[in-house]
Amino acid sequence: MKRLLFIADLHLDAADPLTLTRFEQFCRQHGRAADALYILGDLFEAWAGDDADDAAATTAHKALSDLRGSGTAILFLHGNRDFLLGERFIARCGGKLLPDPSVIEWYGQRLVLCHGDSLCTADVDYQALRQRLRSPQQRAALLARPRSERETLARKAREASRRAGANKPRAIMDVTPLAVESLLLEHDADILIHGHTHRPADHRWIHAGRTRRRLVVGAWSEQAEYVVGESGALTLRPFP
Ligand SMILES: [Mn+2]
Repeated sequence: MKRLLFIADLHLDAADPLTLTRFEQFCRQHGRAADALYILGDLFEAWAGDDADDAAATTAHKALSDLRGSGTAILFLHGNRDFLLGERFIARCGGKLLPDPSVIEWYGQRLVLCHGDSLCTADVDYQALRQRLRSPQQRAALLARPRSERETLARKAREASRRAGANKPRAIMDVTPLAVESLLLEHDADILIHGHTHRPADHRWIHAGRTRRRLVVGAWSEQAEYVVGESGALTLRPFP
């Protein structure tokens, strides 16, 4: 795996054909030249189950399976919007689901990958909700409901999260430095790549004599910035 791409927070939505087109362009222009595409969560604005067949699902399926056909590996992490994304859809795209967080070794460096929501530990309400929703029992119970009910629940969850977010101070919606340090320490790594916060940046700092780095990819509804890894160097780049 030499050339790597990292994206997140595309929030693909049937109601937003422009982003669907940009994603197809991205796969063609950049995806094919890469050995692996890492999708760090929230590929979809919402995901109510692998029986989805709207324009977002079909566009992503087509773009990703074409990409896989050209030889690029496709790795998924769940986001908070699409944590119900299942093995069935991922396998149809020729991809593979990775746990959040995951560590990859690349040019002698250990890279920690995660969506980023688990690092927003100052948002106590959200963390409690996350824990409740992500249990295997809750997941199975949700997926057992009829599709129309799941879609209604997904819409309500989005509205509730938008309302909750509007009343929270900006700092609470960001990752906490302590959570970042603990994660890097736990995995004996110096580099973290994540999304979720929609605050694309390349942060560097020194901790215990080691240079740390946190690359944040951007949301496609705002400034779409992705990370490319080539020849051992990681760079944050805008798209288009
Ligand atoms: Mn997110």
